Amino acid sequence: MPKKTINIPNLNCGHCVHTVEGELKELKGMIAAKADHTQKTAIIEWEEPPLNWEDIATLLKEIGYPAQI
Ligand SMILES: [Cu+2]
Repeated sequence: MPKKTINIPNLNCGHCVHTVEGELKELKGMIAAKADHTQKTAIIEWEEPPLNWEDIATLLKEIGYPAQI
């Protein structure tokens, strides 16, 4: 399965991690989303077809966690 680490600078605590993981896991095709507020990253794993990165960036921005994808 494809895997990618994305940088999310606004991840500050466990609550942020919970929020971001929950939103990412809702996305179609997403298999796993593991966020880490000490690293300020989220590792995501998905199945084909490819994820729409623009949609993911928009989603994260809307909930207050703009990402560098
Ligand atoms: Cu937080």
